[in-house]
Amino acid sequence: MPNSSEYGTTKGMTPTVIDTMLGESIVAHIERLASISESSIDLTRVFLSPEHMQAADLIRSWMEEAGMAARMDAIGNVVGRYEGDRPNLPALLLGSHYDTVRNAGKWDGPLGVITAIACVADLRRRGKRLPFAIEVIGFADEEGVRFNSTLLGSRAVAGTFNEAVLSSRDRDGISMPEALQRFGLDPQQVGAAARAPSDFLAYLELHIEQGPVLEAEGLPVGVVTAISGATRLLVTLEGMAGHAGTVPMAMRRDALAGAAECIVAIESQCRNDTGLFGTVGVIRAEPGAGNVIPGRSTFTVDMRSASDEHRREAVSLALRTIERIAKDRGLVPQIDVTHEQGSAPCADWLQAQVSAAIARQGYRTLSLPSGAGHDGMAIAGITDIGMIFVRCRGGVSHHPDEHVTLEDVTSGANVLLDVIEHFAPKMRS
Ligand code: HGY
Ligand code: MN
Ligand code: MN
Repeated sequence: MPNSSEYGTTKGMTPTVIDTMLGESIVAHIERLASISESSIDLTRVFLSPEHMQAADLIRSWMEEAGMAARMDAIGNVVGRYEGDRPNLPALLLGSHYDTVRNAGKWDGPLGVITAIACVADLRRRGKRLPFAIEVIGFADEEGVRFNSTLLGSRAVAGTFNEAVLSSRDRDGISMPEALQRFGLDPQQVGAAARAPSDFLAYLELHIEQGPVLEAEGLPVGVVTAISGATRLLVTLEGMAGHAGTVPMAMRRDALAGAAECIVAIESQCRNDTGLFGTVGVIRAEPGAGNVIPGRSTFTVDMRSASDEHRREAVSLALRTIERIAKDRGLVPQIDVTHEQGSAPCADWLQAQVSAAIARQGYRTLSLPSGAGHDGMAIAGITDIGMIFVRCRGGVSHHPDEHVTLEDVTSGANVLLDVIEHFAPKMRS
């Protein structure tokens, strides 16, 4: 990352056009980070992979160039700290995640990490110290792609890391403790990543909207009201493998056909239930030969709603549906809840400060919920959270066509910097 002098905005001057210096630098770093992938044909960077380490080293170097002390914590997050106008002050926490889904876009996560670093670099370039510290965390595993359990990095920071996930294995059968050791981390020490609530004044994340609302409203930025909760399941159906040409249809216990019936039933349940989102993103059949009746199938279920009660009721219905279909087909179901996270409201006082910054930057303020999950859901366990959404083209995300214009990157950065420079900690009652 160019040194902070190359970042700079024309802050303090009166830019007549949108000042894209900050934005241009952020875009350059987005492109650089996006070049770190496990695949040469798409962007995929998962938890505890060699690409994770490469990305962590790069982010850490950017943090140091921006004047922060930077380190990797016990779960693989990258943590940078920019001191306030005196040492050891509580911090305004900024950040987002730097892991990706498979065949990802380059903005989901990294935009928040890099914009936060750019804002600190701009403060440092101007020699500005605030009456609070700033910390930036690049979270190591928000997507949960490798172990189908999400928010691992932010939950470790919040002290809510669920040790049960240590028993999960990736698609190659590697356990999380083994992956942590290969990465150079001690599975027994994950708890050391936990931070005290008193360390932070608030958490503020800038993230792409991953939806179409800002674009439809003609706005570059928005204020997030709440983050929808989610439940993830891993379902395994045990049937009976057999010869595709000899076992009569009526005698089969076909685990893949059973999974298919479950998947269509879950999709139908969600299509007919407003505000409920249900997705089966991964399915596997074994033994995986075209002339063998699948004896085992495994599939994931991701269910979300803005209302926790609605989501829990919907998940219960889905579980009953899976069990009914399995029974009818002579299949044995094994259903594991691999992730459960309640909806997280953004604090009113932070929403107000984000709205004020958006207005100061000259935009109409729009408040909207997030259907996508974010690290703030975990961090809400130790401090109040706020989010700034940035428009993305067509609302497309979790797809290589994900895109943010230079102008919108710049708008997002200027709003984040404005919030930081006007930030007033909540008066403790
Ligand atoms: O799945 C999500 O909502 C987020 O992008 N991890
Ligand atoms: Mn995502
Ligand atoms: Mn994200």
